[in-house]
Amino acid sequence: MSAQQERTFIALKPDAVQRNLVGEVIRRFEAKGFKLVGLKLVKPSVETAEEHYAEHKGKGFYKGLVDFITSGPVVAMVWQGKGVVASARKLIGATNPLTSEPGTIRGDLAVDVGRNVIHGSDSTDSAQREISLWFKEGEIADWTPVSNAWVYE
Ligand code: DGT
Ligand code: DGI
Repeated sequence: MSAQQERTFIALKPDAVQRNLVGEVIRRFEAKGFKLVGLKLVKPSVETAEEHYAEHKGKGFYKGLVDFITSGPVVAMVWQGKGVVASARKLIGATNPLTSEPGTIRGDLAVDVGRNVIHGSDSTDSAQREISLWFKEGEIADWTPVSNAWVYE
């Protein structure tokens, strides 16, 4: 796999959809130079949400988190590009939006940790796990942007 083939899973949570922030967040990923290869609006099942957040099972906020993520539509996406997993985490900012830096998505657009707008995979391993949890094979479309030569040397 070449560096440019790295992929990450990004989800715009129900608060992002309700607050009309879908376009704003997608704009930031497009403007950065990453390539959108998967996109759908879904109301996640409890099973999907519980599996997605399995690492938090047993924590006090787990039920609230699953209830929230299943409460409305989520925009599930796969973004591709060099270093996209770590770079997306930087674009997103720290988990608690009150400590996320200005300029990040959470730093600019959110206040509360339980309404922090967006999820992004925290490693290439969790990206693979999450992409296969949320997407079927035929739902991901690779393509060659005409801008490639102006994004990559
Ligand atoms: P993500 O991208 O949604 O997996 O979130 P992370 O990785 O930035 O944050 P993580 O895994 O520590 O927390 C998982 C989710 O749990 C987070 O998106 C929001 C929620 N959460 C975390 N800490 C708190 C908290 O203190 N209060 C509330 N209400 N929710 C929290
Ligand atoms: O990857 P992140 O979303 O930045 O952080 P994470 O995977 O540690 O947590 C996933 C989500 O869970 C996070 O976006 C918000 C929520 N969360 C994390 N820690 C807490 C929390 N929610 C509450 N209520 N309390 C927490 O301590």
